[in-house]
This record gives sequence, structure tokens and C-alpha cells, in this order.
Amino acid sequence: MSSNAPLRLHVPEPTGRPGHETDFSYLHLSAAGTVRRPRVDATPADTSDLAYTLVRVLDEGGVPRGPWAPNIDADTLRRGLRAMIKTRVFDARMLIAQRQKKMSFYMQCLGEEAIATAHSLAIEDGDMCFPTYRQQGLLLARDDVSMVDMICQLLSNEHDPLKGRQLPVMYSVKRAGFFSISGNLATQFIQAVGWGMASAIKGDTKIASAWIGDGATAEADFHTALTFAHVYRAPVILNVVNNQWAISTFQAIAGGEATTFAARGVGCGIASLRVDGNDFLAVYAASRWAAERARSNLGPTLIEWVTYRAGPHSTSDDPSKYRPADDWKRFPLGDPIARLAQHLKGLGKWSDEEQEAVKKELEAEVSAAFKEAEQYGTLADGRGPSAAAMFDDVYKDMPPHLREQRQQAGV
Ligand SMILES: Cc1ncc(C[n+]2csc(CCOP(=O)(O)OP(=O)(O)O)c2C)c(N)n1
Ligand SMILES: [Mg+2]
Repeated sequence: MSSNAPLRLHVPEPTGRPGHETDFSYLHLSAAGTVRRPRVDATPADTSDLAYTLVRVLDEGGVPRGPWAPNIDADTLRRGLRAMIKTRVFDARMLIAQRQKKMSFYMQCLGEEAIATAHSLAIEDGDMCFPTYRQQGLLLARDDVSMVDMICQLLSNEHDPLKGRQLPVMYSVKRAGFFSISGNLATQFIQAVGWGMASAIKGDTKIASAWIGDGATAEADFHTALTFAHVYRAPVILNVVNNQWAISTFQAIAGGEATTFAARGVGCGIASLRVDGNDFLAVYAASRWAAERARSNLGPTLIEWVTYRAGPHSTSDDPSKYRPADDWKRFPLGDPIARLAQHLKGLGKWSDEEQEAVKKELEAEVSAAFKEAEQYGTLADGRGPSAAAMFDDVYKDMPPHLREQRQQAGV
């Protein structure tokens, strides 16, 4: 027998479980305004410390602090706040529709609204996002995306722009810079880096923005994407949304316990930031910094957005089985809508009354869009795209065996 102690493995555990409060000290927060802002042409190594701290702008009183405070006017911030409220209202209404069995499935982004909406304001038309299912805010922040079309996709009805070929939520809106969502997690990262490289090869000026969750960073595709992005200095923003959970699996299981997800970037020679994802101003500022680097041939930036998934993973999940029910209320980075509202109130550019009125107006807008979309069918009434449509758009010229199958199907 060896005299050495038996070997053992470490299995990370969350710091809270149902009936037992989460200890959020594991997040390692920095106070607003205390983290430095390097020049946009900083070397990746010069961002090392930023992968372990937390870029925050809004302090507890809603006052912007420090070098990351962006130069952004109150009207744009009001637009951002409205986009976040719209996203939350939309999610709430779609959740009801799923419970009414009008759609098969839905995924909210409750608590994470600042990330996609502020990012959307920080990039340019023509840039391409490769989102996951939790960035509906990228679409809802834009005025040129039809809410009716989005709902038709969710209802998989006769007007579904994707003809029932994608799971609800897996939108695709090319002209809005929203690449078709793939349910195969982490594929977004390699696709985005490839798209960014193609943009550079063509001598274009458009950049790519890749999206992934904390859990999906454990996939090999994530690491492959980082290598290509680093080697070729691809014009891409690499967004890791750390909402603390991957369905029922705590972020530590994907490797967030003894280090940060932002640190993955630094280890690969990529400029990296760890940012308060519930702070609209910080999200906007960091996204601008990364976009400017990408557009100036200074290479990729990896940003870990620290946030909290306030709702269930999807309509198929019950988080009360694996985490305390009041976790979100106790999450130290708060609610992104309340925080931006507090800031705007401080500027005299927002009020509780206005918030209530805007919420009501947006609820009416979403209800009207839903009514219109419902006319084209819902899952409940079975009016989906015609069966004949499944033969279209696959080949430029339909091959004989498909023509034969279509005839056999009698459609
Ligand atoms: C390659 C792959 N593995 C597993 C799944 C099943 N799955 C769907 S969502 C999910 C959790 C993802 O968590 P995270 O990456 O943290 O994103 P979040 O849902 O928190 O936004 C899993 C395991 C999948 N869709 N694709
Ligand atoms: Mg997650």
C-alpha cells in the first residue's frame, strides 16, 4: 500500500440551495468607477487585471463613476430603457401564450435585458451578431424588426418567416444583423469568428459579435473559436453571458469557480474584460470599446457579462428544485431596469409615472401584435406552414427524388 493519501476529485457546489440562501461573495465584485480603462489599442496582456475585476459605472445611487462612464445622451438612454422594458413585457406576454398552449416553448431573458439592448446600440448596422436564445433584446431594441413576425415564428404559424423549421425563439433576421440561432450551443462562436475573418478577407468594414453562455463555454467549439480569433486577430466581439446557471448546473461546473470566464480570453492572447451585465452604461461602454478595437484591426475582445438568470431556463424548467426562490432579489448587481431608471431619474429625465405609462403602452403594443399574429394560426389550432413548404429552399433545383416524395405526400 502506498503511504500517500488517496486521490480525490473536487466537485464544485453552488453556495445556495432551496431553503438555504446563496452566499454571493463568490462573485468578487469591484466598486463602481474603480476599474481602469485602458486605451483601445492596449495589448491583450495589458488587460490581464481586467479579467479578474469588474467594470461597473453606476453606483448604488445610480450615479455614473470612473473612466468607463460613457459619453451617451439622455435620449439614447431613454431609448435603451424603453427597449429593456419592451423586452421584459414581451417575454411576460409570450410566457402566458406558452402556458395557454399557443406555442410549444419559450425562453425569457428576465434580469439580463441590459446586455443585448445596450450592445445593440453600441454596434453598427451591417455588423452580424451570432446570438443564443437569450438575446431577443438585440431584435427588440431595433425599430425596424417586426414584432408580428417574431410572434409568428414563436407560434410556428402560416406567416412564420422560418416556415416552422426552427424551434420557437430561434429567430433569424439577416437584415437586422441577427444570424439564425442554432440550438447546438457554442457553434455561434466558431461561426462568428469565421464570419469576422471572411469580412476581413473581403476588405469589408463589418464586425461580428459572438454569443455564448457560461455553461456552453465548456464546449470545444468555444476554445477553437478563441484560437482562431487570436491567431488571425479576427474582428469579433466574444460575449460570454455568465448568468450563473446552465439549466440546473451552477456556473462553477463549467469552470467559473477558481477563475473567471474572462480569464479564458487573456490565456489565449485576447483582450478581456469582466463587466457588470446589469449596468446599462457599463455594457454600452465595454461594447463600444470592443467594437472600436475590432473595427480598427486591433483584434478580438472577450467580454464576460456578469448577470443573473432571474427566470427559469425555459418553459420546461423548474428552478425551485435547485436554487433558492428569492435568489434574484438578493443578487448584488440588482435589476438592470431599476438601475437605469434610477440613473435617469437622477438626471430629471424619468419618473415612476412615465415608467408606468411606458409599460402600459408597450403592453398594448405587444398585445396588438399578438392578436395580429394569432390570426395566422397558433400551435393550438394547428395552422402551421403547409407540408409542401418543407421541400422548398433546400436545393436550387429540386432533385428528382424530392419531387417524387412530394408527389407521394400529395402536397
Ligand atoms: C451542444 C449542446 N449541448 C447541450 C445542449 C442542451 N442545452 C440547451 S441550453 C443548455 C444550458 C446552457 O447554459 P448556458 O450556456 O449557461 O446558457 P444560458 O441558458 O444560461 O443562457 C443546455 C445544456 C445544447 N443545446 N447544445
Ligand atoms: Mg448560463
